[in-house]
Amino acid sequence: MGEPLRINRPSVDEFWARVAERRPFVMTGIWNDDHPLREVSSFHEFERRYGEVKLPFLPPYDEEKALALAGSPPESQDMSVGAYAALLRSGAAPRIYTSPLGVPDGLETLLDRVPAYCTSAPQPSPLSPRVQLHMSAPGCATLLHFDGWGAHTIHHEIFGTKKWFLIPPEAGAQLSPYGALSLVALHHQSEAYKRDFVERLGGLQIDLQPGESLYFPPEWWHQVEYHEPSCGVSYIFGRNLFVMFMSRETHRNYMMGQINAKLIYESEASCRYLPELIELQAVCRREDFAEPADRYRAVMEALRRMYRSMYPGGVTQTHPVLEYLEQRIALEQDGFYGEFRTNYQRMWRDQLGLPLWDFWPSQTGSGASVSS
Ligand SMILES: O=C(O)CCC(=O)C(=O)O
Ligand SMILES: [Fe+2]
Repeated sequence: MGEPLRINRPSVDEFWARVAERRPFVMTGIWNDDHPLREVSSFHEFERRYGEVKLPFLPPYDEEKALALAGSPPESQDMSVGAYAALLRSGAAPRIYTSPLGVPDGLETLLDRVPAYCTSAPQPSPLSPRVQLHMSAPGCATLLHFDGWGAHTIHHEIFGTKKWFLIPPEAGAQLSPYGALSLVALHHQSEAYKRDFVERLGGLQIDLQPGESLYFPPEWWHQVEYHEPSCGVSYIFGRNLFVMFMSRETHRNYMMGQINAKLIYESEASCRYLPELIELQAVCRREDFAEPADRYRAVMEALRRMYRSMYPGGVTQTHPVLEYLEQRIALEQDGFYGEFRTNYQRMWRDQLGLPLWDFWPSQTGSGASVSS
């Protein structure tokens, strides 16, 4: 099977030329000589330097998701890195750490500098790169998922080897998707099965080693397995207003993933899909829905129309049970159409100076009109 291409220390131009191929690849040696991440490549060294840092640890991903669906969100447990290391040494049940977007307190010296690639996009991003730290123990695996922010990602492995499976967004409908998650429990299958599954869907597999940095394009599905205590940092970058609109105002599912996978390439988006975007925007800005569920259905319909015009012949329906789960996550668990959405709109208004649905010309709004 295809393993991703490995490239040593690409120049910024080489990096963006590779990105244009829209496939994952692995880089080595991305840091300049004085970056602290060059000096931390073992759990031992990480613990020696940051043992005092306290982080909130959660139950493993599938347990966490099961608890959330059962209506009792998992509780995090604050623990120092040193205490976590001791727990692992004693063979206790693994817990995971995933930071919210941003540098955790105490790890600033390690994480406050992002790779030069992230800030050199040919298309400048209105958002600065975001950082997310992932640390976990042997036996843990993420669910098969896509991230949903419509961004490029570089995941730099700090210590421990991690197994990544990557599947292109176009295969989404075949993954029993609900929301941004898949029911496919790849981590419970044999190595031969995993390999075959990923290969048939045009994907890749990689054992990412400390010091290596994996690039993957927007909304690629991925599953990550931990076979030893491992820690890596994801740099999330290059979002434009189109994908920000999609991930905050519409509904996060495989269709939206595939749409984002195209919209990140801005010239393509604005030349080819502006009418569809304007139609979707018009539905999203409506305030006359009686119930959040009515908004959900209307946005889903608009999303389907947009998806059909971007992917003629694409699958727009999944299993009714998956669609039920997806709706439940949107309406109840994440509160996507309730408080969550309102808070995000407020946040965008603060950051961009305008609501996210007001940024491109609307046929009816006060902005410049689009003639047909
Ligand atoms: O490394 C991990 O545990 C998960 C990484 C991941 O899902 C991501 O970077 O988006
Ligand atoms: Fe992810």
